[in-house]
Amino acid sequence: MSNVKSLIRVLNGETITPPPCWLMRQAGRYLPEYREIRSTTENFLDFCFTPELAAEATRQPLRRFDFDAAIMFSDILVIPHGLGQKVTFKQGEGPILDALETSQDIAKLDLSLVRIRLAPVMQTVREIVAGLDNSTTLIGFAGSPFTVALYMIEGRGGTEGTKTRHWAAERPDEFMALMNVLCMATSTYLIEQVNCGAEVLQLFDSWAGLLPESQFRKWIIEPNRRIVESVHAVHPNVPIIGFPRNAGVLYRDFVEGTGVQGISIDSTVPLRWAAKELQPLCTVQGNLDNHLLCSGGITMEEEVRAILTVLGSGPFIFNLGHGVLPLTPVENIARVIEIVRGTA
Ligand code: 1CP
Repeated sequence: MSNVKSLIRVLNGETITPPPCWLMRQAGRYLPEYREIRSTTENFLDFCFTPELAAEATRQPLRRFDFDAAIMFSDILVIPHGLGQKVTFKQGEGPILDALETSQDIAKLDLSLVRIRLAPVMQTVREIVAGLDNSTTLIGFAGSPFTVALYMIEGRGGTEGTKTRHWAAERPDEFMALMNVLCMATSTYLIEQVNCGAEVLQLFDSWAGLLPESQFRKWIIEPNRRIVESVHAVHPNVPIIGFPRNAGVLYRDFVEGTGVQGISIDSTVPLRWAAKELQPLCTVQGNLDNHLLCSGGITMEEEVRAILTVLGSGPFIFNLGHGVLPLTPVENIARVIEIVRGTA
């Protein structure tokens, strides 16, 4: 047995059977014990910035399930907060931000605040690392610039990113200024997470699939590439997983263009296409549909087996195509893990 953790081994190109497994949003509202500790704090960001609570939320799913990774409990919107933008979350609602409207609003963002404002997240990372067993990998993360910019400009979730897409197309120099600030803040933040003990990083570009090819190259591939380069300049061996959700055939260009070690694919990506086009380039992570996980039953089980059959013969991490939904029954997750582990 190698003493290198399984998640790191597959991200270095090894094939492991059964594959390592974790789930996006494995912490959170589907767990009663999460809802319990969450109810102690009204504003979600305050919860994220309380290291004992955030570390506890990180550990909760690991007590129930045999996951190979822990993902630091935080949110992608800590970066706008770190830059001085007003960000709030009311319980049961999504995020509300004081939306950026002009180039002056971009100019007001303050990179010098990031380190101090996000210091509590670093304390969370240290706390998680201190209690981690020697087979579980700690994943740090950040949102990618386009996805974070979308929330900064729209001011809330549940949009189609209309204002953001128009700003990027009509005033690209201003939009580039925002992307530059986000690339710098995000790189600093991720480097700091690794300094504090994160072993793998994931970049969430949840809204990448909104963009046509030319814009995808400019606002998705290039910023993610710059962040990978900046992080690897300081920590050359830390594996980075990219997640340009809904990128379709552009997943391949994303992998080639950014230099990531892993690619997290959404549930619409055909398995055989991923095995043929992506797996020779890097480790593939995915891609059980989160709604199938929520429904459970034979349809879910067959899908899990199909994913393992097609992607399990190369470097692979079992995961979802997007985060666990709040209404997901806990038993369905236990069942998926049994099948992945081959104990079912
Ligand atoms: O009230 C609550 O308890 C808040 C719910 C919640 C949780 C549990 C939010 C608000 N964020 C999180 C945690 C979170 N968010 C994690 C860590 C936990 C884990 O994975 O186990 C991570 C990695 C994220 C990342 C995140 N936040 C993304 C990228 C991934 C994705 O789902 O696409 C995005 C887009 C967000 C924004 C966000 N934060 C929260 C909500 C409800 C949203 C979505 C807003 C929207 O677009 O509607």
